Amino acid sequence: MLLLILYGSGLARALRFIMLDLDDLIEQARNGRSRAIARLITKVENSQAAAAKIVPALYAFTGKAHIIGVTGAPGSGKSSLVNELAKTLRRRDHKVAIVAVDPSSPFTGGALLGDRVRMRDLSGDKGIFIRSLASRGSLGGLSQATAAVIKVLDAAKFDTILVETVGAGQAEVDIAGAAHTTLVIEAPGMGDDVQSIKAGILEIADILVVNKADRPGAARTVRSLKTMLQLGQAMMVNHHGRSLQAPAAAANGSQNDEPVWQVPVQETVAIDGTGVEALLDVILAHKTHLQLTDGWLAQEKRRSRREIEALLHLRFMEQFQTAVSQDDREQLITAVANRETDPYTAVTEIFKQIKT
Ligand SMILES: Nc1nc2c(ncn2[C@@H]2O[C@H](COP(=O)(O)OP(=O)(O)OP(=O)(O)O)[C@@H](O)[C@H]2O)c(=O)[nH]1
Ligand SMILES: [Mg+2]
Repeated sequence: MLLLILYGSGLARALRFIMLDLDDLIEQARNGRSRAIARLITKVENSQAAAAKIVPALYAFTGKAHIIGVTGAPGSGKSSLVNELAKTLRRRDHKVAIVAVDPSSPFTGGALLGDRVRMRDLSGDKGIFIRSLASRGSLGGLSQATAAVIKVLDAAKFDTILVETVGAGQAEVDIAGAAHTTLVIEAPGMGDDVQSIKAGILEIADILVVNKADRPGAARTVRSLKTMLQLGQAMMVNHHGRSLQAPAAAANGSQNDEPVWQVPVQETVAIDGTGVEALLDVILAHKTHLQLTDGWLAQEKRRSRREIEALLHLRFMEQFQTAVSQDDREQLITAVANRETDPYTAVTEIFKQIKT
């Protein structure tokens, strides 16, 4: 009797859900069940061991989503723009997932809570899924977790995955590296001559966005960015002894006559949506460009290489820590520091211990 009551209750449904095995969970996620998607994400985010089981089980279903990285200076309007892009994509019938990554935040909350509040107008729509990820100490771990979360969303049939990261450090560059199309967001008045955009971050941009175009100085920021792009291009021309411009490459009879993507500078006002349709058109044009050239595969290969190397590193460190005790590791480090041995010999010793 009690069982019957339990069976019909929400508690029983919850219990049945908890008892689902991995394949069922993936099946449900692929059918768009938000709870299953959320649960898979929590698993891959929290445990490397869980990711090692889940990713192989769903990897065959991935590779279809268009992953868009959104990065740039704090407060430049990334979240507002992601919000607007998501709404515009929904109007065009794309299923959209948003992943907000904050490498500086040790736990979910703070700034990300603000993002959630702002993204409130998107909730309640089944075609939108929003998730925040925050650093738990290791930055490498965060890029790994982000990569695994993206795979879950890709397998769950989201057409477009928007990944927002704050700042301009290595973590952002790594996370942006997982994207097919990377947007770098700048805003007027954030420092003279757009110094807030670091050289490294400019290099990863497929599209530059000057948001807050309603603010004074927007035209100047656009001009500075265009100048920086031209300078960058001129340096490439000098460096390689030939132009990277598509027509010039074709005129030269260069072997590589595939069209080269010219990084555009787009203006937007994220608070009222001005320029967002046009930005989305450019984003989709970049996707088409990647598909028509071998850019899409090249990006997938870059990502795969990086992921294999990161996993090798993680796996090796695990083995190292299992094979060599904490005391022995400390002794080895002290011996190298005291010049009793050198780092090369130390590593040779470590390899011997791991092999046996
Ligand atoms: N005037 C104006 N304000 C904007 C625009 N876009 C965003 N803002 C405002 O700028 C502030 C920061 O916007 P966010 O979208 O949180 O910027 P963010 O880059 O995500 O910020 P962090 O995630 O904290 O780095 C908010 O108060 C927005 O309302 C815009 O186009 N024009
Ligand atoms: Mg934000």
